[in-house]
Amino acid sequence: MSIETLSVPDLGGANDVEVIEVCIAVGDDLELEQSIVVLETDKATMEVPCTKAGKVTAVHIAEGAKLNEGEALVDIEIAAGDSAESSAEEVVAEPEPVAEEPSAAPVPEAPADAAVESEVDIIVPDLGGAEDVDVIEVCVSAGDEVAEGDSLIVLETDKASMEVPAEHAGTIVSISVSEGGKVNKGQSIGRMKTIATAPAVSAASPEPVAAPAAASPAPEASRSGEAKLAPPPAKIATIEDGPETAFYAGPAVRQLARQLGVELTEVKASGPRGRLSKEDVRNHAKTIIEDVKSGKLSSGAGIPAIPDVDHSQFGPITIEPLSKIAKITAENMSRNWLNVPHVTQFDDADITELEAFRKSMKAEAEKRGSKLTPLPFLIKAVAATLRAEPSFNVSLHSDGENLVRKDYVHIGIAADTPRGLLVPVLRDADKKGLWQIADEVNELIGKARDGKLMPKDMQGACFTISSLGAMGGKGFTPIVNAPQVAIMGVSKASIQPVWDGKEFQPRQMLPLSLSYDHRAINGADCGRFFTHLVATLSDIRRLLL
Ligand code: CAO
Repeated sequence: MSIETLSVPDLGGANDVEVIEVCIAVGDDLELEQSIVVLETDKATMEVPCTKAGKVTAVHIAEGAKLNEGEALVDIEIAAGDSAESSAEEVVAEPEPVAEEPSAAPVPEAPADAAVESEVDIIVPDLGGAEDVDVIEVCVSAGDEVAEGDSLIVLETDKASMEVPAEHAGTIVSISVSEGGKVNKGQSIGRMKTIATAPAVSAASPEPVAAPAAASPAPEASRSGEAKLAPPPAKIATIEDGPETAFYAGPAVRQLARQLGVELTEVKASGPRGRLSKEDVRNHAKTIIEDVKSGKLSSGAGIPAIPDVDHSQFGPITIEPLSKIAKITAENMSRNWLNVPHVTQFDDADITELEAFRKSMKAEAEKRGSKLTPLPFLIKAVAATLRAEPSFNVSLHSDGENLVRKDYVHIGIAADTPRGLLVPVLRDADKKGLWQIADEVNELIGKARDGKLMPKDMQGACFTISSLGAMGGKGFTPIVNAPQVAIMGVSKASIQPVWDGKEFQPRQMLPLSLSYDHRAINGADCGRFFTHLVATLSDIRRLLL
Protein backbone atom coordinates (compact mmCIF):
# COMPACT_ATOMS: atom_id res chain seq x y z
CA MET A 1 0.00 0.00 0.00
CA SER A 2 1.38 3.44 -0.88
CA ILE A 3 0.24 7.05 -1.00
CA GLU A 4 0.60 8.72 -4.37
CA THR A 5 -0.02 12.28 -5.37
CA LEU A 6 -1.96 12.81 -8.55
CA SER A 7 -1.04 16.02 -10.25
CA VAL A 8 -2.41 18.25 -12.99
CA PRO A 9 -1.57 16.77 -16.39
CA ASP A 10 -0.44 18.60 -19.49
CA LEU A 11 -2.96 21.36 -20.10
CA GLY A 12 -1.89 22.07 -23.63
CA GLY A 13 -0.07 25.19 -22.63
CA ALA A 14 -2.99 26.72 -20.76
CA ASN A 15 -2.09 28.45 -17.51
CA ASP A 16 -4.11 29.29 -14.42
CA VAL A 17 -6.96 27.04 -15.44
CA GLU A 18 -9.97 27.41 -13.18
CA VAL A 19 -11.35 24.53 -11.11
CA ILE A 20 -15.10 24.61 -11.62
CA GLU A 21 -15.97 21.36 -9.95
CA VAL A 22 -14.18 19.05 -7.53
CA CYS A 23 -15.76 15.67 -8.07
CA ILE A 24 -14.21 13.76 -5.16
CA ALA A 25 -13.70 14.09 -1.41
CA VAL A 26 -11.42 12.57 1.23
CA GLY A 27 -12.47 8.99 1.90
CA ASP A 28 -13.87 8.42 -1.59
CA ASP A 29 -12.87 5.21 -3.30
CA LEU A 30 -11.71 6.33 -6.71
CA GLU A 31 -12.36 4.07 -9.62
CA LEU A 32 -10.55 4.00 -12.91
CA GLU A 33 -11.72 6.78 -15.22
CA GLN A 34 -13.59 8.52 -12.46
CA SER A 35 -13.42 12.29 -12.81
CA ILE A 36 -11.30 13.99 -10.20
CA VAL A 37 -11.84 17.58 -11.19
CA VAL A 38 -13.46 19.67 -13.93
CA LEU A 39 -11.34 22.50 -15.29
CA GLU A 40 -12.41 25.34 -17.50
CA THR A 41 -10.68 27.93 -19.58
CA ASP A 42 -12.41 30.67 -21.57
CA LYS A 43 -12.72 28.24 -24.41
CA ALA A 44 -12.89 24.79 -23.02
CA THR A 45 -13.96 22.45 -20.29
CA MET A 46 -12.20 19.25 -19.40
CA GLU A 47 -12.54 16.55 -16.85
CA VAL A 48 -9.39 15.05 -15.41
CA PRO A 49 -10.00 11.35 -14.95
CA CYS A 50 -8.03 8.95 -12.80
CA THR A 51 -6.29 5.87 -14.14
CA LYS A 52 -5.69 4.17 -10.81
CA ALA A 53 -8.15 2.90 -8.29
CA GLY A 54 -7.52 3.98 -4.70
CA LYS A 55 -8.84 5.80 -1.65
CA VAL A 56 -8.57 9.59 -1.48
CA THR A 57 -6.52 10.60 1.57
CA ALA A 58 -6.11 14.32 0.82
CA VAL A 59 -7.58 16.86 -1.61
CA HIS A 60 -5.27 19.76 -2.52
CA ILE A 61 -7.74 21.73 -4.66
CA ALA A 62 -10.95 23.67 -4.22
CA GLU A 63 -13.53 25.12 -6.58
CA GLY A 64 -12.42 28.47 -7.94
CA ALA A 65 -8.69 27.65 -7.57
CA LYS A 66 -6.42 28.24 -10.58
CA LEU A 67 -4.22 25.33 -11.58
CA ASN A 68 -1.16 24.77 -13.71
CA GLU A 69 0.44 21.65 -15.04
CA GLY A 70 2.19 19.60 -12.36
CA GLU A 71 0.34 20.99 -9.36
CA ALA A 72 -0.93 18.46 -6.83
CA LEU A 73 -4.57 17.45 -7.10
CA VAL A 74 -5.15 14.65 -4.60
CA ASP A 75 -3.32 12.02 -2.60
CA ILE A 76 -4.61 8.51 -2.98
CA GLU A 77 -3.81 5.34 -1.15
CA ILE A 78 -3.06 2.67 -3.70
CA ALA A 79 -2.98 -1.02 -3.04
CA ALA A 80 0.53 -2.47 -3.21
CA GLY A 81 0.02 -4.38 -6.45
CA ASP A 82 -1.37 -1.38 -8.30
CA SER A 83 1.28 0.99 -7.07
CA ALA A 84 4.05 -0.87 -8.79
CA GLU A 85 2.35 -0.63 -12.12
CA SER A 86 2.49 3.06 -12.71
CA SER A 87 4.42 6.05 -11.60
CA ALA A 88 2.78 8.90 -9.79
CA GLU A 89 2.99 11.31 -12.70
CA GLU A 90 1.20 8.86 -14.96
CA VAL A 91 -1.80 8.14 -12.83
CA VAL A 92 -3.76 11.09 -14.10
CA ALA A 93 -4.88 10.71 -17.66
CA GLU A 94 -3.71 13.37 -19.95
CA PRO A 95 -6.13 14.96 -22.32
CA GLU A 96 -6.13 13.46 -25.74
CA PRO A 97 -4.14 15.29 -28.37
CA VAL A 98 -5.49 18.47 -29.74
CA ALA A 99 -6.98 18.51 -33.17
CA GLU A 100 -4.48 19.88 -35.53
CA GLU A 101 -4.72 23.57 -36.19
CA PRO A 102 -7.48 24.27 -38.71
CA SER A 103 -4.95 25.41 -41.27
CA ALA A 104 -3.13 22.11 -40.96
CA ALA A 105 -6.22 19.93 -40.64
CA PRO A 106 -6.59 17.46 -43.45
CA VAL A 107 -9.49 18.61 -45.57
CA PRO A 108 -10.70 15.98 -47.95
CA GLU A 109 -10.95 16.91 -51.56
CA ALA A 110 -10.01 20.50 -50.93
CA PRO A 111 -10.40 22.36 -54.18
CA ALA A 112 -8.34 25.31 -55.14
CA ASP A 113 -9.65 28.68 -54.06
CA ALA A 114 -13.42 28.52 -54.28
CA ALA A 115 -15.35 31.33 -55.81
CA VAL A 116 -17.66 33.49 -53.72
CA GLU A 117 -21.00 31.71 -53.22
CA SER A 118 -19.58 28.32 -54.06
CA GLU A 119 -21.32 25.28 -52.59
CA VAL A 120 -19.14 22.98 -50.53
CA ASP A 121 -19.34 20.01 -48.21
CA ILE A 122 -19.32 20.60 -44.47
CA ILE A 123 -16.71 18.20 -43.20
CA VAL A 124 -16.36 16.85 -39.67
CA PRO A 125 -12.94 17.94 -38.47
CA ASP A 126 -10.40 16.02 -36.43
CA LEU A 127 -12.16 14.74 -33.33
CA GLY A 128 -9.05 14.09 -31.32
CA GLY A 129 -9.06 10.42 -32.19
CA ALA A 130 -12.65 9.78 -31.10
CA GLU A 131 -14.73 7.62 -33.42
CA ASP A 132 -18.47 7.19 -33.96
CA VAL A 133 -19.14 10.29 -31.89
CA ASP A 134 -22.77 10.91 -30.93
CA VAL A 135 -24.57 13.88 -32.42
CA ILE A 136 -26.55 15.28 -29.49
CA GLU A 137 -27.81 18.40 -31.17
CA VAL A 138 -28.14 19.73 -34.69
CA CYS A 139 -28.10 23.52 -34.38
CA VAL A 140 -28.84 24.47 -37.99
CA SER A 141 -31.10 23.50 -40.82
CA ALA A 142 -31.31 24.14 -44.55
CA GLY A 143 -31.68 27.82 -45.33
CA ASP A 144 -30.03 29.06 -42.14
CA GLU A 145 -27.51 31.83 -42.48
CA VAL A 146 -24.47 31.09 -40.36
CA ALA A 147 -21.61 33.30 -39.35
CA GLU A 148 -18.09 32.05 -39.00
CA GLY A 149 -17.84 30.26 -35.64
CA ASP A 150 -21.58 29.54 -35.33
CA SER A 151 -22.28 26.09 -33.95
CA LEU A 152 -23.43 23.59 -36.57
CA ILE A 153 -23.74 20.45 -34.48
CA VAL A 154 -22.92 19.40 -30.91
CA LEU A 155 -21.10 16.13 -30.38
CA GLU A 156 -20.61 14.15 -27.23
CA THR A 157 -18.30 11.37 -26.19
CA ASP A 158 -18.28 9.60 -22.82
CA LYS A 159 -16.14 12.30 -21.38
CA ALA A 160 -16.67 15.46 -23.34
CA SER A 161 -19.03 17.43 -25.45
CA MET A 162 -18.02 19.81 -28.16
CA GLU A 163 -19.54 22.13 -30.64
CA VAL A 164 -18.52 21.94 -34.26
CA PRO A 165 -18.48 25.54 -35.45
CA ALA A 166 -18.68 26.77 -39.05
CA GLU A 167 -15.33 27.75 -40.40
CA HIS A 168 -16.82 30.34 -42.71
CA ALA A 169 -19.94 32.42 -43.02
CA GLY A 170 -22.55 31.20 -45.47
CA THR A 171 -25.92 29.58 -45.99
CA ILE A 172 -26.74 26.00 -45.07
CA VAL A 173 -27.95 24.12 -48.14
CA SER A 174 -28.54 20.78 -46.49
CA ILE A 175 -27.75 18.87 -43.30
CA SER A 176 -27.40 15.13 -43.56
CA VAL A 177 -27.05 14.20 -39.87
CA SER A 178 -29.64 14.13 -37.17
CA GLU A 179 -29.71 13.93 -33.40
CA GLY A 180 -28.78 10.47 -32.21
CA GLY A 181 -26.61 9.83 -35.27
CA LYS A 182 -22.88 9.20 -35.17
CA VAL A 183 -20.10 10.96 -37.04
CA ASN A 184 -16.42 10.49 -37.75
CA LYS A 185 -13.57 12.71 -38.79
CA GLY A 186 -13.71 13.65 -42.48
CA GLN A 187 -17.39 12.79 -42.88
CA SER A 188 -19.62 15.21 -44.76
CA ILE A 189 -22.50 16.36 -42.58
CA GLY A 190 -24.10 18.58 -45.17
CA ARG A 191 -23.51 21.29 -47.72
CA MET A 192 -23.34 25.04 -47.51
CA LYS A 193 -22.84 28.03 -49.76
CA THR A 194 -19.88 30.02 -48.64
CA ILE A 195 -19.58 33.71 -49.11
CA ALA A 196 -15.85 33.75 -48.71
CA THR A 197 -13.06 32.70 -50.93
CA ALA A 198 -11.89 29.50 -49.35
CA PRO A 199 -11.00 25.94 -49.96
CA ALA A 200 -13.64 23.30 -49.33
CA VAL A 201 -15.24 24.16 -46.06
CA SER A 202 -14.22 22.15 -43.11
CA ALA A 203 -16.10 22.81 -39.95
CA ALA A 204 -13.62 24.42 -37.62
CA SER A 205 -11.77 21.81 -35.68
CA PRO A 206 -13.09 21.24 -32.25
CA GLU A 207 -10.28 20.89 -29.83
CA PRO A 208 -9.68 17.73 -27.92
CA VAL A 209 -11.67 16.14 -25.25
CA ALA A 210 -10.38 14.72 -22.03
CA ALA A 211 -10.45 10.99 -22.39
CA PRO A 212 -9.81 8.22 -19.94
CA ALA A 213 -6.29 7.04 -20.43
CA ALA A 214 -7.17 3.52 -19.46
CA ALA A 215 -9.91 3.30 -22.04
CA SER A 216 -8.10 5.22 -24.71
CA PRO A 217 -4.42 5.66 -24.06
CA ALA A 218 -3.09 9.05 -24.98
CA PRO A 219 -0.66 8.84 -27.82
CA GLU A 220 2.94 9.79 -27.42
CA ALA A 221 2.37 13.27 -28.75
CA SER A 222 0.12 13.93 -25.82
CA ARG A 223 2.49 12.49 -23.29
CA SER A 224 5.35 14.48 -24.66
CA GLY A 225 3.55 17.68 -23.86
CA GLU A 226 2.09 18.62 -27.21
CA ALA A 227 -1.49 18.09 -26.18
CA LYS A 228 -3.55 21.20 -25.83
CA LEU A 229 -6.62 21.80 -23.77
CA ALA A 230 -9.12 23.63 -25.85
CA PRO A 231 -12.34 21.74 -26.52
CA PRO A 232 -15.08 24.31 -26.98
CA PRO A 233 -17.43 24.29 -24.00
CA ALA A 234 -20.78 22.60 -24.49
CA LYS A 235 -22.86 25.67 -25.14
CA ILE A 236 -26.53 25.29 -25.94
CA ALA A 237 -28.96 28.17 -26.33
CA THR A 238 -32.58 27.28 -25.64
CA ILE A 239 -34.91 27.80 -28.56
CA GLU A 240 -37.06 30.40 -26.87
CA ASP A 241 -34.31 32.21 -25.11
CA GLY A 242 -31.84 34.65 -26.38
CA PRO A 243 -28.12 34.14 -26.17
CA GLU A 244 -28.10 35.81 -22.77
CA THR A 245 -29.73 32.71 -21.28
CA ALA A 246 -27.47 30.18 -22.98
CA PHE A 247 -26.08 27.60 -20.58
CA TYR A 248 -22.94 25.58 -20.31
CA ALA A 249 -22.74 22.00 -19.14
CA GLY A 250 -19.78 19.66 -19.01
CA PRO A 251 -19.96 16.02 -20.00
CA ALA A 252 -20.28 14.77 -16.43
CA VAL A 253 -23.19 17.12 -15.85
CA ARG A 254 -24.85 16.02 -19.09
CA GLN A 255 -24.36 12.38 -18.19
CA LEU A 256 -25.92 12.90 -14.75
CA ALA A 257 -28.83 14.81 -16.31
CA ARG A 258 -29.43 11.91 -18.71
CA GLN A 259 -29.31 9.40 -15.85
CA LEU A 260 -31.85 11.38 -13.82
CA GLY A 261 -34.00 12.28 -16.83
CA VAL A 262 -33.44 15.98 -16.17
CA GLU A 263 -33.94 18.45 -19.02
CA LEU A 264 -30.89 20.70 -18.87
CA THR A 265 -32.71 23.65 -20.40
CA GLU A 266 -34.92 23.72 -17.30
CA VAL A 267 -32.08 23.73 -14.77
CA LYS A 268 -31.05 26.94 -13.06
CA ALA A 269 -27.30 27.41 -13.26
CA SER A 270 -25.39 28.53 -10.21
CA GLY A 271 -21.97 28.70 -11.77
CA PRO A 272 -20.21 31.54 -13.52
CA ARG A 273 -21.38 32.38 -17.06
CA GLY A 274 -24.41 30.15 -16.74
CA ARG A 275 -22.40 27.01 -15.98
CA LEU A 276 -24.46 24.11 -14.75
CA SER A 277 -22.96 21.94 -12.03
CA LYS A 278 -23.90 18.43 -10.97
CA GLU A 279 -25.32 20.00 -7.81
CA ASP A 280 -27.64 22.17 -9.95
CA VAL A 281 -28.93 19.05 -11.72
CA ARG A 282 -29.40 17.17 -8.44
CA ASN A 283 -31.18 20.14 -6.85
CA HIS A 284 -33.49 20.42 -9.86
CA ALA A 285 -34.39 16.72 -9.66
CA LYS A 286 -34.93 17.03 -5.89
CA THR A 287 -37.24 20.02 -6.34
CA ILE A 288 -39.33 18.16 -8.92
CA ILE A 289 -39.69 15.14 -6.62
CA GLU A 290 -40.65 17.36 -3.68
CA ASP A 291 -43.16 19.31 -5.79
CA VAL A 292 -44.78 16.12 -7.05
CA LYS A 293 -44.97 14.78 -3.49
CA SER A 294 -46.47 17.99 -2.11
CA GLY A 295 -48.91 18.19 -4.99
CA LYS A 296 -47.49 21.48 -6.31
CA LEU A 297 -46.65 19.68 -9.49
CA SER A 298 -48.82 17.09 -11.11
CA SER A 299 -47.18 13.74 -11.61
CA GLY A 300 -48.84 13.83 -15.04
CA ALA A 301 -46.06 16.10 -16.25
CA GLY A 302 -46.15 17.72 -19.64
CA ILE A 303 -49.46 19.53 -19.15
CA PRO A 304 -49.11 22.75 -21.08
CA ALA A 305 -49.28 25.87 -18.93
CA ILE A 306 -52.08 28.37 -19.49
CA PRO A 307 -50.55 31.29 -21.34
CA ASP A 308 -50.09 34.54 -19.45
CA VAL A 309 -52.40 37.23 -20.82
CA ASP A 310 -52.26 40.95 -20.17
CA HIS A 311 -56.00 41.53 -19.61
CA SER A 312 -55.53 45.29 -19.33
CA GLN A 313 -55.13 45.44 -23.09
CA PHE A 314 -58.85 44.60 -23.38
CA GLY A 315 -60.23 46.99 -20.74
CA PRO A 316 -59.80 48.27 -17.19
CA ILE A 317 -58.84 45.70 -14.56
CA THR A 318 -57.81 45.50 -10.91
CA ILE A 319 -55.50 42.90 -9.43
CA GLU A 320 -56.59 41.35 -6.14
CA PRO A 321 -54.47 38.93 -4.11
CA LEU A 322 -55.93 35.46 -3.59
CA SER A 323 -56.69 34.55 0.03
CA LYS A 324 -54.69 31.71 1.55
CA ILE A 325 -57.80 29.50 1.54
CA ALA A 326 -58.47 30.32 -2.11
CA LYS A 327 -54.90 29.34 -3.00
CA ILE A 328 -55.12 26.08 -1.07
CA THR A 329 -58.50 25.32 -2.67
CA ALA A 330 -57.12 26.00 -6.14
CA GLU A 331 -54.18 23.71 -5.48
CA ASN A 332 -56.41 20.93 -4.10
CA MET A 333 -58.86 21.22 -6.98
CA SER A 334 -56.09 21.02 -9.57
CA ARG A 335 -54.47 18.09 -7.81
CA ASN A 336 -57.75 16.19 -7.53
CA TRP A 337 -58.89 17.02 -11.04
CA LEU A 338 -55.60 15.90 -12.54
CA ASN A 339 -55.09 12.78 -10.42
CA VAL A 340 -58.56 11.33 -10.10
CA PRO A 341 -60.33 9.76 -13.06
CA HIS A 342 -63.81 11.13 -12.39
CA VAL A 343 -67.19 9.69 -13.32
CA THR A 344 -70.36 11.54 -12.35
CA GLN A 345 -73.73 9.83 -12.20
CA PHE A 346 -77.03 11.71 -11.84
CA ASP A 347 -80.35 10.82 -10.25
CA ASP A 348 -83.37 12.54 -8.67
CA ALA A 349 -84.65 11.60 -5.23
CA ASP A 350 -88.34 11.97 -4.53
CA ILE A 351 -88.24 13.93 -1.25
CA THR A 352 -91.95 14.78 -1.13
CA GLU A 353 -92.50 12.83 2.09
CA LEU A 354 -89.13 13.89 3.53
CA GLU A 355 -90.02 17.55 2.96
CA ALA A 356 -93.48 17.09 4.44
CA PHE A 357 -91.93 15.56 7.56
CA ARG A 358 -89.16 18.22 7.74
CA LYS A 359 -91.67 21.05 7.49
CA SER A 360 -93.82 19.42 10.16
CA MET A 361 -90.75 19.45 12.45
CA LYS A 362 -89.83 23.07 11.78
CA ALA A 363 -91.63 24.53 14.78
CA GLU A 364 -90.14 21.90 17.07
CA ALA A 365 -86.70 22.63 15.63
CA GLU A 366 -87.09 26.32 16.37
CA LYS A 367 -88.24 25.49 19.91
CA ARG A 368 -85.05 23.46 20.36
CA GLY A 369 -83.03 26.36 19.00
CA SER A 370 -82.15 24.25 15.99
CA LYS A 371 -82.55 24.56 12.22
CA LEU A 372 -83.67 21.62 10.13
CA THR A 373 -82.82 22.02 6.44
CA PRO A 374 -82.68 19.05 4.02
CA LEU A 375 -78.94 18.77 4.76
CA PRO A 376 -79.11 16.72 8.02
CA PHE A 377 -81.42 14.25 6.24
CA LEU A 378 -78.93 13.97 3.42
CA ILE A 379 -76.06 13.40 5.87
CA LYS A 380 -78.05 10.73 7.73
CA ALA A 381 -79.05 8.99 4.49
CA VAL A 382 -75.50 9.08 3.09
CA ALA A 383 -74.08 7.70 6.35
CA ALA A 384 -76.56 4.82 6.32
CA THR A 385 -75.77 4.13 2.68
CA LEU A 386 -72.02 4.10 3.34
CA ARG A 387 -72.67 1.39 5.92
CA ALA A 388 -74.94 -0.55 3.57
CA GLU A 389 -72.63 -0.15 0.53
CA PRO A 390 -69.11 0.02 2.01
CA SER A 391 -67.47 0.04 -1.43
CA PHE A 392 -67.69 3.86 -1.17
CA ASN A 393 -66.11 4.02 2.28
CA VAL A 394 -62.55 3.47 1.08
CA SER A 395 -59.39 5.28 0.06
CA LEU A 396 -56.68 4.19 -2.30
CA HIS A 397 -53.44 3.55 -0.44
CA SER A 398 -50.60 5.81 -1.58
CA ASP A 399 -48.54 2.69 -2.42
CA GLY A 400 -50.95 2.02 -5.28
CA GLU A 401 -51.20 -1.60 -4.14
CA ASN A 402 -53.86 -1.49 -1.48
CA LEU A 403 -57.32 -0.23 -0.63
CA VAL A 404 -57.97 1.29 2.79
CA ARG A 405 -61.40 0.21 4.12
CA LYS A 406 -62.84 2.46 6.83
CA ASP A 407 -64.94 1.26 9.72
CA TYR A 408 -66.08 4.76 10.64
CA VAL A 409 -68.36 7.21 8.87
CA HIS A 410 -67.26 10.85 8.91
CA ILE A 411 -68.99 13.20 6.45
CA GLY A 412 -67.45 16.40 5.02
CA ILE A 413 -69.80 19.34 4.37
CA ALA A 414 -68.68 21.87 1.75
CA ALA A 415 -69.46 25.32 3.17
CA ASP A 416 -69.34 28.63 1.38
CA THR A 417 -67.71 31.14 3.76
CA PRO A 418 -66.48 34.74 3.42
CA ARG A 419 -62.94 33.32 3.44
CA GLY A 420 -63.67 30.80 0.74
CA LEU A 421 -64.70 27.16 0.50
CA LEU A 422 -64.17 25.15 3.71
CA VAL A 423 -65.12 21.55 4.41
CA PRO A 424 -65.78 20.83 8.12
CA VAL A 425 -66.25 17.20 9.05
CA LEU A 426 -69.11 15.69 11.02
CA ARG A 427 -67.79 12.63 12.82
CA ASP A 428 -69.61 9.31 13.25
CA ALA A 429 -72.67 10.50 11.35
CA ASP A 430 -74.01 6.93 11.23
CA LYS A 431 -74.27 6.84 15.00
CA LYS A 432 -76.11 10.13 15.44
CA GLY A 433 -79.77 11.10 15.27
CA LEU A 434 -81.16 13.91 13.11
CA TRP A 435 -81.28 16.51 15.88
CA GLN A 436 -77.69 15.87 16.87
CA ILE A 437 -76.57 15.97 13.24
CA ALA A 438 -78.48 19.22 12.64
CA ASP A 439 -77.01 20.85 15.77
CA GLU A 440 -73.45 19.75 15.07
CA VAL A 441 -73.66 20.75 11.41
CA ASN A 442 -75.01 24.17 12.32
CA GLU A 443 -72.21 24.58 14.85
CA LEU A 444 -69.54 23.49 12.36
CA ILE A 445 -70.88 25.81 9.65
CA GLY A 446 -71.03 28.67 12.16
CA LYS A 447 -67.40 28.01 13.11
CA ALA A 448 -66.42 27.85 9.43
CA ARG A 449 -68.05 31.20 8.70
CA ASP A 450 -66.50 32.78 11.82
CA GLY A 451 -63.05 31.45 10.95
CA LYS A 452 -62.95 29.28 14.09
CA LEU A 453 -62.48 25.81 12.63
CA MET A 454 -59.47 23.94 13.93
CA PRO A 455 -57.47 21.71 11.55
CA LYS A 456 -58.91 18.59 13.23
CA ASP A 457 -62.45 19.86 12.40
CA MET A 458 -61.56 19.49 8.70
CA GLN A 459 -59.82 16.13 8.72
CA GLY A 460 -60.80 12.53 8.30
CA ALA A 461 -63.87 12.75 6.05
CA CYS A 462 -64.93 9.56 4.23
CA PHE A 463 -67.32 11.30 1.82
CA THR A 464 -68.30 14.89 1.09
CA ILE A 465 -71.67 16.52 0.46
CA SER A 466 -71.65 19.75 -1.52
CA SER A 467 -75.08 21.38 -1.41
CA LEU A 468 -75.92 24.24 -3.71
CA GLY A 469 -79.63 23.55 -3.14
CA ALA A 470 -80.33 26.90 -1.52
CA MET A 471 -78.79 28.70 -4.48
CA GLY A 472 -80.32 26.89 -7.43
CA GLY A 473 -79.18 24.89 -10.39
CA LYS A 474 -80.29 21.60 -11.89
CA GLY A 475 -77.07 19.70 -11.52
CA PHE A 476 -73.27 19.98 -11.40
CA THR A 477 -70.27 17.69 -11.38
CA PRO A 478 -68.42 18.10 -8.06
CA ILE A 479 -64.72 17.28 -7.86
CA VAL A 480 -63.76 14.34 -5.64
CA ASN A 481 -61.79 15.47 -2.60
CA ALA A 482 -59.02 12.83 -2.61
CA PRO A 483 -58.09 10.67 -0.76
CA GLN A 484 -61.87 10.36 -0.44
CA VAL A 485 -63.27 8.52 -3.43
CA ALA A 486 -66.69 10.15 -3.80
CA ILE A 487 -68.61 13.37 -3.39
CA MET A 488 -72.30 14.15 -3.81
CA GLY A 489 -73.57 17.38 -5.33
CA VAL A 490 -77.04 18.52 -4.26
CA SER A 491 -79.01 20.89 -6.48
CA LYS A 492 -82.30 22.71 -5.96
CA ALA A 493 -85.38 20.61 -5.28
CA SER A 494 -88.45 21.44 -7.35
CA ILE A 495 -91.94 20.08 -8.02
CA GLN A 496 -91.84 17.80 -11.06
CA PRO A 497 -94.53 15.72 -12.77
CA VAL A 498 -93.78 12.06 -12.01
CA TRP A 499 -95.68 9.22 -13.75
CA ASP A 500 -97.11 6.80 -11.17
CA GLY A 501 -98.26 4.26 -13.75
CA LYS A 502 -101.66 5.85 -14.21
CA GLU A 503 -101.11 9.58 -14.17
CA PHE A 504 -98.57 12.28 -13.50
CA GLN A 505 -98.21 13.27 -9.88
CA PRO A 506 -96.62 16.53 -8.62
CA ARG A 507 -93.61 15.36 -6.63
CA GLN A 508 -90.76 17.24 -4.90
CA MET A 509 -87.68 16.01 -6.75
CA LEU A 510 -84.13 16.59 -5.52
CA PRO A 511 -81.43 16.47 -8.24
CA LEU A 512 -78.30 14.67 -7.06
CA SER A 513 -74.95 14.13 -8.77
CA LEU A 514 -72.47 11.58 -7.52
CA SER A 515 -68.85 11.92 -8.64
CA TYR A 516 -66.50 9.05 -7.87
CA ASP A 517 -62.92 7.97 -8.39
CA HIS A 518 -63.12 5.28 -11.03
CA ARG A 519 -59.85 3.77 -9.84
CA ALA A 520 -61.52 2.77 -6.57
CA ILE A 521 -65.18 2.41 -7.52
CA ASN A 522 -66.86 0.66 -10.42
CA GLY A 523 -70.01 1.85 -12.17
CA ALA A 524 -71.96 -1.10 -10.72
CA ASP A 525 -70.89 -0.11 -7.17
CA CYS A 526 -72.10 3.39 -7.92
CA GLY A 527 -75.40 2.08 -9.25
CA ARG A 528 -76.00 0.12 -6.02
CA PHE A 529 -74.92 2.99 -3.79
CA PHE A 530 -77.06 5.56 -5.60
CA THR A 531 -80.12 3.33 -5.72
CA HIS A 532 -79.86 2.71 -1.96
CA LEU A 533 -79.39 6.42 -1.23
CA VAL A 534 -82.26 7.60 -3.44
CA ALA A 535 -84.55 4.94 -1.96
CA THR A 536 -83.60 6.05 1.57
CA LEU A 537 -84.29 9.73 0.82
CA SER A 538 -87.55 8.82 -0.87
CA ASP A 539 -88.69 6.92 2.22
CA ILE A 540 -86.77 7.95 5.33
CA ARG A 541 -88.48 5.21 7.36
CA ARG A 542 -85.76 3.03 5.84
CA LEU A 543 -83.32 4.72 8.22
CA LEU A 544 -85.01 2.77 10.99
CA LEU A 545 -84.36 -0.59 9.40
N1 CAO B 1 -83.46 22.46 -2.55
C1 CAO B 1 -84.30 23.44 -2.20
N2 CAO B 1 -84.10 24.18 -1.10
C2 CAO B 1 -83.05 23.93 -0.32
C3 CAO B 1 -82.15 22.93 -0.64
C4 CAO B 1 -82.40 22.17 -1.79
N3 CAO B 1 -81.59 21.19 -2.17
N4 CAO B 1 -81.20 22.90 0.31
C5 CAO B 1 -81.48 23.87 1.17
N5 CAO B 1 -82.58 24.48 0.80
C6 CAO B 1 -83.23 25.57 1.51
C7 CAO B 1 -83.20 25.30 2.99
O1 CAO B 1 -84.26 24.45 3.35
C8 CAO B 1 -83.35 26.67 3.53
O2 CAO B 1 -84.69 27.09 3.42
P1 CAO B 1 -85.65 27.07 4.69
O3 CAO B 1 -85.01 27.93 5.71
O4 CAO B 1 -86.92 27.62 4.14
O5 CAO B 1 -85.75 25.67 5.09
C9 CAO B 1 -82.57 27.51 2.54
O6 CAO B 1 -82.45 26.73 1.37
C10 CAO B 1 -81.19 27.91 3.01
O7 CAO B 1 -80.48 26.75 3.42
P2 CAO B 1 -78.98 26.95 3.98
O8 CAO B 1 -78.09 27.18 2.87
O9 CAO B 1 -78.98 27.96 5.05
O10 CAO B 1 -78.66 25.61 4.68
P3 CAO B 1 -78.27 24.23 4.09
O11 CAO B 1 -78.25 23.32 5.22
O12 CAO B 1 -79.09 23.84 2.94
O13 CAO B 1 -76.78 24.41 3.54
C11 CAO B 1 -74.45 24.78 3.54
C12 CAO B 1 -75.72 24.65 4.39
C13 CAO B 1 -73.30 25.09 4.41
C14 CAO B 1 -74.22 23.50 2.81
C15 CAO B 1 -74.70 25.91 2.52
O14 CAO B 1 -75.05 27.09 3.18
C16 CAO B 1 -73.48 26.17 1.69
O15 CAO B 1 -72.55 26.85 2.10
N6 CAO B 1 -73.49 25.63 0.47
C17 CAO B 1 -72.45 25.92 -0.48
C18 CAO B 1 -71.60 24.72 -0.67
C19 CAO B 1 -70.63 24.99 -1.82
O16 CAO B 1 -70.12 26.07 -1.98
N7 CAO B 1 -70.41 23.96 -2.59
C20 CAO B 1 -69.64 24.06 -3.78
C21 CAO B 1 -68.38 23.36 -3.54
S1 CAO B 1 -67.69 22.83 -5.01
O17 CAO B 1 -68.28 21.34 -5.14
